[in-house]
Amino acid sequence: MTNAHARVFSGVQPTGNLHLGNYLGAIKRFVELQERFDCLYCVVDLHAITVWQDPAELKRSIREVAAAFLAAGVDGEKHIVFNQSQVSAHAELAWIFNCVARLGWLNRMTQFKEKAGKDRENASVGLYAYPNLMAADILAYRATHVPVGEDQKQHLELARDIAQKFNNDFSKSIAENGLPEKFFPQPEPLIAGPATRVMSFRDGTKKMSKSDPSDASRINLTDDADKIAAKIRKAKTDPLPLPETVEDLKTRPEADNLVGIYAALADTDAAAVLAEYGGAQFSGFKQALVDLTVAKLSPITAEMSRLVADPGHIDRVLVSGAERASVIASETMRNVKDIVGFVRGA
Ligand code: AQP
Repeated sequence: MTNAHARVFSGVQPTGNLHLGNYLGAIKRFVELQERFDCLYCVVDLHAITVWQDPAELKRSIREVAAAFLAAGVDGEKHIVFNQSQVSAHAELAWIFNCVARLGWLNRMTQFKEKAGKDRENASVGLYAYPNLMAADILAYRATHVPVGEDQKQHLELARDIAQKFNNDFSKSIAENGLPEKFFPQPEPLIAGPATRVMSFRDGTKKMSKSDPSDASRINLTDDADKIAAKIRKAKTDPLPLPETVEDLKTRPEADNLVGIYAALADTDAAAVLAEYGGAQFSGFKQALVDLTVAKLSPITAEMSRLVADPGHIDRVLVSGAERASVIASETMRNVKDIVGFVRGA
């Protein structure tokens, strides 16, 4: 049963190489949340272009992310699946939030620092303002809950700060327009379970990422069983057997990562995995992980390729999703424009 006042919004960037981290940290959770919430799942193409995207490749990636949502079990009829660029409220509200958020807040965002790297002068303005657009994505629907991986927690905190500052700055106007005092809700992060941060197979201290130049660092959602097996077998580990306790995983990042992935795929926790494999050599555990990963991902990858081969179907889902999303977001924008003091005209 869904809770009428609770709405979930989340997004994935169409930047190629969808991977196991995106699946376990986001898409798998999207499916689970459909039972309890009204959900909007967005292919965030406006975010993608904060770094250069080849237009033909971007089109392919947008459909691939939508296909991954559907193949994993997201219901595009009961819930809303769409791409961000097709609902103009995202960009409009982001501009208003550019004028609410403070430079000091954005200067603290660690993802900008990581992504811009040393060549900060050359980063796009969009990459810097990215968290304001993310706040707009969520608040355009007045979403109350946002499933995200650990890496996005700081951006969600910024969205909460923006919501609060907007409500405070415009409290008089909100009341004069007959709107609720807390016009924008405080969106809550939904970060739960193992593997909220899946790490690279080449370096257990770096997150698994689409943009990592090493393909061996991640399992792509398009990898076949042989590739999955080869990547898991080659995944970096230390020379010791698997630890016996969860406490001992803390100093063993690679073991921690593989045990976390196993636990997330098996819908259990690290303690249960160690109860079975604690003290075992990595070779045996890796084989069990290969079998589990292939069993869980193969049906999804097969369905993804079937869907990608029929772009007409994906496009219909996206068009219908954008229409339904626009109805919700345009009501928010009408209220926001009144609150800010823009004149509607006759
Ligand atoms: N390694 C990860 N472990 C768990 N969750 C992850 N997510 C991403 N990487 C991991 C979650 O996936 C969702 C979509 O992410 P995104 O594509 O919008 O952006 P991202 O976090 O920047 O993803 P990548 O893969 O790291 O892409 P690049 O390399 O382009 O920066 C989010 O909920 C995210 O938490």
